Amino acid sequence: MRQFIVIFILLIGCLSTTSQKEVKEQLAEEFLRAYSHKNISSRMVEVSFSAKEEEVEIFEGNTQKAWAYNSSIPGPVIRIKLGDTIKIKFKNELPQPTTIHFHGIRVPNAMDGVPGVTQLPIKPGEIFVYEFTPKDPGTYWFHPHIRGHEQLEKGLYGGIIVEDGLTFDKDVVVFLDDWLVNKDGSINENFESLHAAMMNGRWGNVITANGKTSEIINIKSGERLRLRIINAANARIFNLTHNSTQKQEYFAIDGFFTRKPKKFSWYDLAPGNRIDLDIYTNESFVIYDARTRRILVKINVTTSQPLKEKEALPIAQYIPSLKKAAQLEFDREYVYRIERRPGGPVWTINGKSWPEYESYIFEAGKFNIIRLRDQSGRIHPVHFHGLFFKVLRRNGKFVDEGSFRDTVILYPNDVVDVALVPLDKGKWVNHCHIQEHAERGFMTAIEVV
Ligand SMILES: [Cu+2]
Repeated sequence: MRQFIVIFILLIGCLSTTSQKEVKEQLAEEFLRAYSHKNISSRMVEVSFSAKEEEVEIFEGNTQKAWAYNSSIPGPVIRIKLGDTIKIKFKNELPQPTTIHFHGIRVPNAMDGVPGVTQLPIKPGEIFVYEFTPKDPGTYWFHPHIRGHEQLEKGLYGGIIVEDGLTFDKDVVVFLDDWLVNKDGSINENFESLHAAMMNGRWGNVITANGKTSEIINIKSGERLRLRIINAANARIFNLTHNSTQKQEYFAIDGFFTRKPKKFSWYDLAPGNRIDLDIYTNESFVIYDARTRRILVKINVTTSQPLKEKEALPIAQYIPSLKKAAQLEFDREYVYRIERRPGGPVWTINGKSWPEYESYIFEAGKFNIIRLRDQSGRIHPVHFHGLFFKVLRRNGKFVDEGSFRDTVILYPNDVVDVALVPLDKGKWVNHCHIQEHAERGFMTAIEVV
């Protein structure tokens, strides 16, 4: 009798592992269905730019010594079509080494811009050529991946728009940022502040949208405006909201289309995050940061006409619900803490502080759940390179956001489970996008084989 029971238990055990394996295979398949897009072009687009220390007007009436791509802050916005290859000849004219990371774009590993992982630092005076064919349409951006707490903060960022064939009357990119300036308007040079590193990063005292204290966009009644908002700040989370009495919608997060357009009433946009809004109105209104009540973008309607019924956006993005994964265990866990070390406190992930890290091997195409657990009481927008993920559970509760992401906010002591299926081989880092946290060790990597 006892033997029978043992065999029975073993059998049940086998069955449940097999079925779990099958479930994970199905989930991987569902997940990857979302990654298929139709190319609409196949050109080679060549651009060149440099990073340099220059006098730049960082906001109205305040010209300061800053760091800029091609002499402007924000830097260039490169527009290509899905299927195009982009070749960027980049020259470092800064007084220190740099690299460029193309945030959110699935690039070949060697083009990911992470020093010591995917490439050597580009030394002052050197040229490096980045070349890749983005696999997904959307709103992306780029920034240095060395000393981001100084290089990004001093103004180095730009955009890459991979067009998807949707047509709007207007298509505008808005970079949100903040500056910590001294009384004379110069950029505060205390980039190594221990307080910023151990709290929630460096938050500035002047908020900008496209290098102005607020951006004004003129449209006519009923003109359809695609507003691509990028949070390029080092650490500030923007609590986006608006005062339109009409329904406004968003339809892409972190570049990727949502399952269907969603009502835009409030969105916490963390450093690194992007949101694409579909603005349709015949009344002027403002988009503002709810925390500071600062106006970010004024939508100024210049004509007065009744609004026709809005046409549906032709998006049919498949985003799996991943309901079948609701009860699955996580495969890996990352625990985020502040730890004392000789030389000062550092951020650790599972006890290791970058450049130390636990190397995790993932098989390409396999479904994984990673648990992100904050034990520091701080905020962390966690960003994964080389893939999109979907939030599966927040503090134990299943969620279906209806979209993928490449960056997710952990509020103090949050436990967030994310589902991902790495596809592109190589070493991909993941880290806090608060630059001051990343600089003090908040980074690790996965290896996809
Ligand atoms: Cu962090």
